[in-house]
Amino acid sequence: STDNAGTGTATTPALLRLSNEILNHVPPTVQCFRYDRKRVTPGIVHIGVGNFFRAHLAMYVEKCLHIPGQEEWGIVGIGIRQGQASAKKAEKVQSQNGLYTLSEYSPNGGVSTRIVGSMIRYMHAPSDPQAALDLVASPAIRIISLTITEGGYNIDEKTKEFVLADEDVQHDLANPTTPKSVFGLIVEALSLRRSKGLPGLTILSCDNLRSNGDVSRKAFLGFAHARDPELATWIGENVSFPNSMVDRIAPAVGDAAAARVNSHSGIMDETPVITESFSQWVVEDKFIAGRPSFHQVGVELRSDVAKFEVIKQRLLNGSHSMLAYPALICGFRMVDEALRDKTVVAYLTAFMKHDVIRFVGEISPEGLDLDAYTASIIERFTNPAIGDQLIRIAFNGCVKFPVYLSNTFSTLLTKGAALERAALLAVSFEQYLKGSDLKGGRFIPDEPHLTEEDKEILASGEPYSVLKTSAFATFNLAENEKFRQKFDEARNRMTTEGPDAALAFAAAA
Ligand code: CS2
Repeated sequence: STDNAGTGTATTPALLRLSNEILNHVPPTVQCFRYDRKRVTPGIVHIGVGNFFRAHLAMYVEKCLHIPGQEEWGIVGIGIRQGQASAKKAEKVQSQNGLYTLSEYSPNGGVSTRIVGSMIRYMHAPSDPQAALDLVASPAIRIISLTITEGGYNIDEKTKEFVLADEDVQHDLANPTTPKSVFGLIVEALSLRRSKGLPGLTILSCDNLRSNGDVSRKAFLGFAHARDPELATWIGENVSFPNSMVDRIAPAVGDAAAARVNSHSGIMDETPVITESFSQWVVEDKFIAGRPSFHQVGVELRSDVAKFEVIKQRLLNGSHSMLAYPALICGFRMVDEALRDKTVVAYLTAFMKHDVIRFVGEISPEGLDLDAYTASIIERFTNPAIGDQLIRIAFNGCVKFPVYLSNTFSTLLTKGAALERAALLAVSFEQYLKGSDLKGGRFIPDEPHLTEEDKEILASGEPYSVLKTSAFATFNLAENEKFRQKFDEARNRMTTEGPDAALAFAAAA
């Protein structure tokens, strides 16, 4: 069937191949930008051009470009991964002149598709490192934005320090002009800016980290310090690192989904983006070299970002992680499919209400209605049109748990609250790592941060080994008598009564 064929975009010949050439005859179902793209110049460099960036930051910038006088805020995407796949991706993006379609689905099934033009160029740094460095070191660039994933900041979860021993970091310290890491690339470009007498700029993290601006600062200064302490001082004084809370669900888009949106839009896009109608971005207004008119396009510029971030990570991302593993083990594969099961909804609602909201009273932003927030999370997860995958959410638990769940779990322990849901999560994660559910299905667990030591611990078969891996090491669960007991109970229930019964029990606890 066409759904499984090759790129999935090679369907009917009637589709218009996306590029500058078709902008004058876009199908009426698709909106196209109304600004003059030829006049847009680079002001932002973005590293990590994935679906989330294209659904979020690039979309806010797209809206800004419609405001007169904002044409100096075009985005140049930079790919920094070595290798064929990354070079190929660059070719694809370039063949479409950086254009892509963004389809936004509301929970009631409505869809709106637009062509986004805010990324005016895309470069593959490993193919021409000097060109990438020259660009970032040019006067026009005033913001470097990042979506390099939660695990991309190279910070040791235990010591909270930048990991200098990392192979790419060592390479970049020794070879500054051919960087492999984002730290090497940006710090070399900042060094060039400094020697040219240019001003600093803003490094804007759009990743789901606790205090993402502070973490970025720590990472870039950590790298710079190892290279040249004076450069580190200059960066400390001339570069700002706003904290931000970002929120928009952007699933992976497989061949079948791409074919579906393309046939609906009438445009053949090699990399269409699918997202929900919901979008939120709360960011500190600390842009040392200026910023687009974000305040005019729905971005919330506030000083209490940390509160929004805590709530979002503990409630939304926390619920995602709490959902993904038990749901996979129960045989579900899609988020909305799992949410059609009443027990799953009861379990998630209990998690949000009893395990999180009960304890976040004072740290929640003033005026935020937490019940409405919870209801909106359930509604967003239930949205069938975006086709979000449990396996996407399950990816990289080792890095996500410390950010999304550790505070919640430690509060449950200190307050003597119910541990059944937390225990179910740990047991489900253990089963997930085996690559099979308990209904006869299989999947490929993807845990790039699971270390060799973790694998040895797991293979040893000693009791509570999963609790001792880096996924949970900072939680101190294996040392907690009460948690161990709940863990054993959940595990027994899972094997004797099955995953549905284990889930129902946790939902009711
Ligand atoms: C998800 C996030 O990957 C995950 O664990 O929880 O990608 C989530 O979809 C976004 O943070 C939504 O803003």
